[in-house]
Amino acid sequence: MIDINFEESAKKIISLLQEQDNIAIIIKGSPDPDAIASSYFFWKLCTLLHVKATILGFMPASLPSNKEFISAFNIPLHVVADMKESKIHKYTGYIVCDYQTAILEDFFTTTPCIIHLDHHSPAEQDVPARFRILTDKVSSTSTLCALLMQHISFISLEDVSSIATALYVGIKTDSDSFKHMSEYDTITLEYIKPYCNMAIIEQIENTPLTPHALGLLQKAMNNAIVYKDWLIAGAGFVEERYRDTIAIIADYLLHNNPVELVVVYGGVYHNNHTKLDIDASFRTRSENFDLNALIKNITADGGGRKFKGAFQVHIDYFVHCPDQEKLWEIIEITTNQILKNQRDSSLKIALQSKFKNFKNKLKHLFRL
Ligand SMILES: [Mn+2]
Repeated sequence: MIDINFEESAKKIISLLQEQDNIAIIIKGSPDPDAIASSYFFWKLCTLLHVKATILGFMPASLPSNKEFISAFNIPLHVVADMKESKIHKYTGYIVCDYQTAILEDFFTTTPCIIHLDHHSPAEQDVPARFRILTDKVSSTSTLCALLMQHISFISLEDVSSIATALYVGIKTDSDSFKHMSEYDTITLEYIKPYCNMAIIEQIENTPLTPHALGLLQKAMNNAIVYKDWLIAGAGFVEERYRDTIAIIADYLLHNNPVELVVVYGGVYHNNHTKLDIDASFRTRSENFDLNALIKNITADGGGRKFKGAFQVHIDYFVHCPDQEKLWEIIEITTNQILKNQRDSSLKIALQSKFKNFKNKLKHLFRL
């Protein structure tokens, strides 16, 4: 059971928003459907309450279907280069949806976090928030928004329909097409489904992959190796705006191969080729596999939850390498080796996660 009173929470959120003059809704990570939909929910809510609100993101949507999503709902996402450009001090407060922490990379800001919602377990360090729900008992932040919307009576049917449709896409994306649903996700879906505009959902889903993304998929398939029951595929260098394609390829490869775990990675240049990262996406079909532990073994710059994970390792030094082919070769053999080593020691991770599960079950039984 989630120990959250959504009716009380909705009341609290509305009164907090009413105190604001001008609020920023910040999309901290990549603008994926769950982050966009939940930010859209708050933006609509602010509009209805006559509170000025601005949705700010730090990177443009990179998948064609996400771009389609934003334009289908006319979502005013303002992309800024960094915290400085966001001029956060101009706002009376900010909201963060679908991100583990509400910390802004501007340590001098005095602008308070008003609302923070996410479906990951709480991080060790965070800023205070006037209202916060962090629970991994739901598969998406959109689920939490829908549970709140249920208790808000002043939203018109037209707005409920448009918000519900957006949240549906958020839930569908994060639950991997409804494959990983908790009981709350199921209840939520039943509630929003009658309001959803299926034509818009179809239009968003049928956005084709760009030729560029198809090219990357081809490259990843050519480079893929199978080590024991893991599939590891380097996609080569990936342009920053196509970064999300790495995750899509990982989904695709897990769907089409009888392996336990898929890792897809690529080299991604940023800031006009002055920064370089290795971006990796992990997918597993095993509910008990502790992807977070596996990824934290490799780097602190990443993490995972059930079925999904990702990391980003910075290798800016190598932007000066004059030979792209050699550089990719080094990235590929090194990353493959690191992952193979992890596979060899993954029995340990499997045992650890079994123990964790066991502990959680006990906790549940005794309500510790
Ligand atoms: Mn999410």
